[in-house]
Amino acid sequence: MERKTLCLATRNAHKVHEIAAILAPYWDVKCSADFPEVVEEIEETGDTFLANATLKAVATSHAISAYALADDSGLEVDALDGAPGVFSARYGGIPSSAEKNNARLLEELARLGALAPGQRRARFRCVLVLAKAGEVLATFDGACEGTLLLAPQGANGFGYDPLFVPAGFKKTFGQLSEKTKNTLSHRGHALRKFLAWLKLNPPQ
Ligand code: ITT
Repeated sequence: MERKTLCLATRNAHKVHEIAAILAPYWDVKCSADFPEVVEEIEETGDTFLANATLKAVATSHAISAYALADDSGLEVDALDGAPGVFSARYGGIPSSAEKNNARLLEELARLGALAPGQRRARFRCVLVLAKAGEVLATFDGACEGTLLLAPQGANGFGYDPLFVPAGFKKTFGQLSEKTKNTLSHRGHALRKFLAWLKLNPPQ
């Protein structure tokens, strides 16, 4: 198959890195920063991952001739009724940082007295939207169940990875290798659905 250009509709370099590791054999992977015609900041006004991924994919694909793939993702914590959810990127306030987000998450869990692993259950979710010329072609989702630690461990990955231990493992995504994370993660699951779909729907 001839490799077509796919623009990842994201400004998050960590997402680009993880997604490119899976898609590079099949696509010429680029990102929003490679296309000056893509507006700097696409406002994420939706209240679901699907709504926000759609906003990013549609706006980006309007601006360029290549396919656009957006990832909207985040962490849902059961004890916090699903927070931070779609607010994951800015949970600790703006300007946002992973340190501030992780600190707020630990504070909220401490406030609830959620010390036992059973009270610290969480999952990452990812929704991918593929669009071309402003039209949504397909959507894919993935989730990864796990538990949150009481303090960060490890420096791999990004965001909440140092706090998140995937189910069946003893190490956080911050301690596991990128390859292992990609086999287990919400993003990896959604990307493999995308690859399966591509076999039936090769890009024109
Ligand atoms: P773009 O909108 O430009 O793609 P973003 O980082 O703002 O970048 P989102 O709005 O989808 O993206 O927010 C995702 C946030 O959820 C991200 O910033 C992290 O805080 C968290 N998150 C998502 N996937 C994660 C992962 O694999 N590991 C750790 N944290 C993750």
